[in-house]
Amino acid sequence: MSTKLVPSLCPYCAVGCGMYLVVEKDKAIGIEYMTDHPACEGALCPKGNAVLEVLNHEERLKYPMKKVGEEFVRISWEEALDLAAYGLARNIKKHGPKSLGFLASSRCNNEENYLMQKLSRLLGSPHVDNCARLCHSPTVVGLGAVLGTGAMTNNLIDLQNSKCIFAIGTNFTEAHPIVSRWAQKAKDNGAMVIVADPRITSTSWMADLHLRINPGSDIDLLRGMMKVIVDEGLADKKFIEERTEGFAELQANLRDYSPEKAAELTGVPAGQIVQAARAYARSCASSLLYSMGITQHVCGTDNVKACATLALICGQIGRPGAGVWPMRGQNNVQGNCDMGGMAELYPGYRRASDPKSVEFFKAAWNAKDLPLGPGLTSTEMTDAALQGSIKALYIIGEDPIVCDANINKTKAALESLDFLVVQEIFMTATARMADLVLPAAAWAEKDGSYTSMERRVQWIDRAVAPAGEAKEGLWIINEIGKRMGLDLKGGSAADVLEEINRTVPQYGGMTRERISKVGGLRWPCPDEGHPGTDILHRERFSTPNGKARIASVENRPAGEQTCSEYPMLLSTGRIVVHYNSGSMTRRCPSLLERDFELYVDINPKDAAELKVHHGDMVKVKTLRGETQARARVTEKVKPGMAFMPFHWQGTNIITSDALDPVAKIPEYKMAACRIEAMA
Ligand SMILES: Nc1nc2c(c(=O)[nH]1)N[C@H]1C(S)=C(S)[C@@H](COP(=O)(O)OP(=O)(O)OC[C@H]3O[C@@H](n4cnc5c(=O)[nH]c(N)nc54)[C@H](O)[C@@H]3O)O[C@H]1N2
Ligand SMILES: Nc1nc2c(c(=O)[nH]1)N[C@H]1C(S)=C(S)[C@@H](COP(=O)(O)OP(=O)(O)OC[C@H]3O[C@@H](n4cnc5c(=O)[nH]c(N)nc54)[C@H](O)[C@@H]3O)O[C@H]1N2
Ligand code: SF4
Ligand SMILES: [Mo]
Repeated sequence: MSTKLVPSLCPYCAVGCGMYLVVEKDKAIGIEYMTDHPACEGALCPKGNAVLEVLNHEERLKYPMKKVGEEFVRISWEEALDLAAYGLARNIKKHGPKSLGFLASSRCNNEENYLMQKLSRLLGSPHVDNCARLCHSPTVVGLGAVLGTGAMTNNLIDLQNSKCIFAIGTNFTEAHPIVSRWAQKAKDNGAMVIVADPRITSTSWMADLHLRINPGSDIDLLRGMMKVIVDEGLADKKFIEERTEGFAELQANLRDYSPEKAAELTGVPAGQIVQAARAYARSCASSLLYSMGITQHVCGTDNVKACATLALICGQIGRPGAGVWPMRGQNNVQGNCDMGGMAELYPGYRRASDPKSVEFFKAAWNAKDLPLGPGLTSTEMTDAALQGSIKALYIIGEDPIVCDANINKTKAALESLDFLVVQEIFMTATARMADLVLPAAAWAEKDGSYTSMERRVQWIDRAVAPAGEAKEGLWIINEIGKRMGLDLKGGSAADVLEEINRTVPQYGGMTRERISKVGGLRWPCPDEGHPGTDILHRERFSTPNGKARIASVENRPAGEQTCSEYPMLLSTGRIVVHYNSGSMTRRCPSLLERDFELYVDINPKDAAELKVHHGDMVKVKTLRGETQARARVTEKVKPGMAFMPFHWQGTNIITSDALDPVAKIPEYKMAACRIEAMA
């Protein structure tokens, strides 16, 4: 039997690195580097290098299971699909279609996500959402409001053309490691790197200037920089006049502000604010990168708007090396949002609240009726389940029982459901709560396209046989639809892509053949003759009048303040070797050996006061509960701050579920906590 090389993609983050799988007898036995891939040039981070440990893992779900009492019992696919359809249908009958909620998976391909939102909406439920809610929903709405399109303006490799990289609230060296290559190239070519992060991170090590900002004060910092830029005549007047609106309001907003005031609010010395402002405004090509340090706050949407506004007033957008880089999370979170897997958006960013969107899809899907949105967001579905208005949930490839903020509440919400079906590749904490568990084919076991954070749409063919009886998500959704009297037209991923070509304008020219070549194509790509788009907003913004809308925002306090009982500030985030819920990476021996348990970083000063030594187990308590973690005593966090990765279930027992009022994202980055030594 011969071996073959099959092109594939890394299934983790939105960098979208390509690789080859070495396939023998329908099984992957190795990987090879794809040196001509336009995002990674062959490089992979530790997770990408360990993908086979997941794909071939013995704990992969291999057959459908239903819960009987406390146990799971193996059943046939026929029974499983009937049960899924019956569980949803009986709730429609009893409580109406709006008693159903759907979570589409940003780890799954565009075709699966397109079909999932189609199922939800054709059944009459507007409540379909995805993990972008917990992640970059402020980008979709905030960047969308300012620039017209809530997506990365340039491509990743273009970072090397930047002369000043301003990275605010992103730790890309751990979360998007391959991006460090392009940032480092820029630095080697003389670029200045500015990092705004409360913690010392491997990204801040790379910085020429580290603005060690107080958590939650980004708007104060950005306004301070803008004030310097406006007062020192560094704003790009021509750009502002020709391509934006709202500058007069911004001037008024900044009138009584000063770098000194910003210094007081952010903890960053005024001199550093001035230095950062001058460097960013003066360089011939500045890039602004941001991620969860910006979005995961109650002011996440306004944070995003302030970032985009800084770029606009300096004219640092629409050119090589100049633009706004929202560092998206999951391998297909960009695609899931493009496909309408969001409560407020039909496919192609048509507003769910606009009757025209409903009319368009009624015609496209030959449907009598479709829900006028917006539906409930995933964070709102939790409350709705607790209040009894959401009765059944169909979850594909998400693990909210580890990843939601305040998971005790999510747990209570899932327990209160009449019916929960979870489609997964592993038995996760969420799957364990389900009435029905459906085993899904993983990325290498199915056809379909994925859209990376740089709007790069890449198709991969099935490379290997699915684990056990696992099935492609598309087939599962289509079969459930059939049993509920719907023809979703999901016969194959290629069929669904053709429908996407017709209904999602940005994907109009993205045929399977075109996006199958290494690196695929980048949207917008409206027709088959179109080469795809490298840089957005070169001449006009995608707003109705073509002008960007400068935002004037002010900071708001965090959802929760420290107090005598909870005197420390808890922040959470990522480490390089683990990924989100850890359901995949905690099963990889090569990753687990590098980090194997939940820990909390605390400053030596606090540790001394608490009588905690490096390596001790401690309790971390918030208003929501308590968890245990191993203390790491380190200068990486300032006194008064603690940091925990969330790749173990303990963390989100205690995080705050205060929401941004617009994007409804929880404030994962700020909670008031108390740390106690354990006897
Ligand atoms: N290894 C790994 N890679 C991943 C993931 C993973 O779990 N593991 N997950 C993927 C996903 S889904 C996503 S969304 C991305 C996220 O990628 P990132 O957003 O880069 O990751 P985080 O660690 O959540 O947060 C980034 C930084 O924000 C800082 N920060 C916290 N609060 C503030 C603040 O108030 N202001 C500022 N300026 N900074 C602040 C934190 O200290 C942290 O260093 O990563 C993706 N890639
Ligand atoms: N404290 C704290 N919590 C956070 C964050 C934080 O910074 N701090 N960040 C938040 C962010 S940005 C995000 S995006 C969320 C992520 O939250 P989730 O999306 O829940 O996290 P993942 O672990 O990526 O879960 C994806 C699941 O999909 C499964 N899967 C993988 N491939 C497939 C497939 O092909 N088919 C199917 N059916 N399943 C598949 C995996 O096994 C995994 O269990 O977490 C959020 N939670
Ligand atoms: S950077 Fe992201 S896409 Fe690339 S190998 Fe690492 S996890 Fe995979
Ligand atoms: Mo994310």
